[in-house]
Amino acid sequence: MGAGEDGNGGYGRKAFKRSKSHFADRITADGRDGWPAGAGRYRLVVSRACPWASRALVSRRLLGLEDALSLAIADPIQDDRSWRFTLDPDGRDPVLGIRYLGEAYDRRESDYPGGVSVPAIVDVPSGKLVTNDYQQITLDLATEWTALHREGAPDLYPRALRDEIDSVMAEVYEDVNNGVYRAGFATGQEEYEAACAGVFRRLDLLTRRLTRQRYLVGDTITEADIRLFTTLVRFDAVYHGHFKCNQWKLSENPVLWAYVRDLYQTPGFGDTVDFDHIKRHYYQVHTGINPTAIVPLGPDLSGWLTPHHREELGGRPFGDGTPPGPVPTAEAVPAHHQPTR
Ligand SMILES: N[C@@H](CCC(=O)N[C@@H](CS)C(=O)NCC(=O)O)C(=O)O
Repeated sequence: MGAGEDGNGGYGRKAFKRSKSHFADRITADGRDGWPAGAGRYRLVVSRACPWASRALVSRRLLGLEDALSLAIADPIQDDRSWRFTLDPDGRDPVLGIRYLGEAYDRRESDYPGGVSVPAIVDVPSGKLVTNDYQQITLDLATEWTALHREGAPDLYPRALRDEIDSVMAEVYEDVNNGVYRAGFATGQEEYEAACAGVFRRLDLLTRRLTRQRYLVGDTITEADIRLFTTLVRFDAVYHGHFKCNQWKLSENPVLWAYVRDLYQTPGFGDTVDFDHIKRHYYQVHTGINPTAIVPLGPDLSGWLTPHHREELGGRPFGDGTPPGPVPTAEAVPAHHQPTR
């Protein structure tokens, strides 16, 4: 089989159940797990196709961690050894010197029976995987890497709002972030219908909330917005068709479409998004649900840059902080993988 072990990118054919991240060490300011936050020590490995990894891409940009935490971008198409660095010269990550992300997993734990997933953070000196805990990585970038944040970095997980942020994120995770996967990989009609209905029920509730306020919690961008964004930005391109979440398109919902465009046009969000990687990954890797591996031509991306008028709701995107600077040249998403200006 080409990409992924099961034609579903490692997601299996049984009722869809997301595995818990196995490597859950934390990189913290005090280094209590043995991994102190430090500039230049770690490498973030992502696929720009992956919504879970894309959270870390956005956080890293918003917080200005590009110099402190370097970036490896995997080919959007895995092979039977999973994520690989075929976009780099000689097919090797230039810093870690490896061809497959799995080599960093092996250095950490030999004979690890689970899958290789992104996002992953690798310790550069030892070449060992530190964490693939996608739920914790961004929270730690926001709260444990503060000494390395840029000047003017926003507070993405403000202490006073954490309960509300956590509860919104839990609902969004269950019904939206993971709900689209449960719909897409369902193997029975009932399972699909329940997941799909749950996606749209939650999106309707979020629509109500976002009619009144610019961001999900408080009046600034928080971790909750990052997590909703990474699913919404993929919605019409892959979840609507490939995952059959097709009650309506995001671009048919004026509130959510404006909300996601607002974020997309905010520095640090849209500049991390590669629609070519997203579409090719989903449609070519999950051959269990798309056996021809044909990648559709649409949707038309030109609407992403149109005015959203969300500033009329008020809100202070970066709170007392400022927007991030330009994308480092080496990390720019190719222009033809984005909407044209
Ligand atoms: N670590 C988590 C979440 C991250 C995740 O699912 N990442 C996907 C890409 S979107 C991945 O790398 N899956 C393994 C694969 O496709 O082989 C998991 O294993 O479920």
